[in-house]
Amino acid sequence: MMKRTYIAEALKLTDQQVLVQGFVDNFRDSKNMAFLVLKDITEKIQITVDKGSHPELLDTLGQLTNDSVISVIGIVKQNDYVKLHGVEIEPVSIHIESIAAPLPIQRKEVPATKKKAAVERSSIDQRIDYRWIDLRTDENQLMFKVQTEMVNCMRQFLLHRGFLEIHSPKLIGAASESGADVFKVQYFDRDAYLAQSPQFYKQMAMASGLERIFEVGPVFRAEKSFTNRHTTEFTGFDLEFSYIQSFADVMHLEEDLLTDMLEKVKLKYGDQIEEKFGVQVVVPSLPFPTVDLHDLYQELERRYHYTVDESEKGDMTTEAEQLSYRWVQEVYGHEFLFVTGFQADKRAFYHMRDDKGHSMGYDLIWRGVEITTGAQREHRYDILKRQAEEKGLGEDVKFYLDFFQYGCPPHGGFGLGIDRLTMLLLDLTIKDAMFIFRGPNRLTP
Ligand code: AMO
Repeated sequence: MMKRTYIAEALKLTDQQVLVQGFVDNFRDSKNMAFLVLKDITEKIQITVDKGSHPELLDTLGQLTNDSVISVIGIVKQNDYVKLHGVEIEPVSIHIESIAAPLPIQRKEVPATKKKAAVERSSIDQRIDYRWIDLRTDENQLMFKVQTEMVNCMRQFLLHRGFLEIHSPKLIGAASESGADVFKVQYFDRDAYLAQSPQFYKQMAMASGLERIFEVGPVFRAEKSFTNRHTTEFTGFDLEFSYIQSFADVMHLEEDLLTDMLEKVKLKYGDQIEEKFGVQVVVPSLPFPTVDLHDLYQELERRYHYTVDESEKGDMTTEAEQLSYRWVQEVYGHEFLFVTGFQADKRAFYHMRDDKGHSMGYDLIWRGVEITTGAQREHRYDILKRQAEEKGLGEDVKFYLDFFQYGCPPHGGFGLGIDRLTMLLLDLTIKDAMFIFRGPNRLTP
């Protein structure tokens, strides 16, 4: 058996015989000729069959359908009349690996022609029902290449700075963040919970003396939200590091990390992202603009007449988040905005607090959507215990409070939502940006 060649490679192997394998991306059959476009994860190539000289292939061609999987052995030919790369394969053999039934979804809108009416694209929910078919498009495959690059760049960035990668448990005996929005699961004869964040374990790693850690893993939130940016299970990119002097250290690390990542993503995929998604990858300038929440509300009111009740001003509303994008673009010509000065009682109990009653932490907003929460943590046992009690958290967090009884360095960190990052980079909704979306009404496929 011949070895398989990726199509991207085959395109360069003029006059050589190759074995290529993939999905039938397009199939045009006419009286004397048949034209197939074969697609694998790397590229597409045209297979041209002169039916007169290949009577032995007619039977196979008669069975072929779009999206079937085939193996083709043939000779690679340069041919200027071929639109796709000016290259075609003259087949020696075509073997059908798997026949595709008529597709149950329409992945893309087909515009009307003189002879045929337009065909509408299936809704995202219909497409998720058959997500594996939907994921075969060029756009979706590019999305995963981009996401892989994104996560890999961030991982490399941290590895170069001495961070260790940890893998913390997702089945836990107590709720990890606020106690609300947590999924309870049956764990033999008792209850367990799905981790709402690796928060407690990131901090345990600090108490373990690991100093600098990160984790990329699933995060569960039992939120009945139906927005374009909420899901019940997402991938978190979390990090934590010790001996910080303030949460500004955490912000600096994050802006450097994101800038480095966007630089690399732009270099590798910027053109393709623009072509397939119509969005420009913008490498941000450093430092990212920072605003105090109180000042931001004043600015939004002054400039856009946006007002909220005094009682809501300790936290960021969704509208303020969206409007802040307009503001940061107008004032700084920037897509990112750090917001600080959140009211402590609106934030997690483990944030360190200043003497003005503010959390020593921040949110990072990109293109009007929150992508990160970060903070310096309270590492002093007595204060932390009191803050937990104020939030009504007692026995549940006892195991966590213990991490701080036997020596723990000052530390801070952040949690970044990978799905939101992908979604914002490519201007999609979260349902479009995930491998398979999970929401209150969605547990399959
Ligand atoms: P937070 O709850 O803000 O912070 O979550 C961190 C980031 O995770 C993403 N995110 C979500 N993405 C999709 N769907 C959701 N329902 C959802 N909820 C959150 C966002 C968000 O900014 N432990 C802290 C982090 C820390 O302080 O280190 C935490 O979990 O991008």
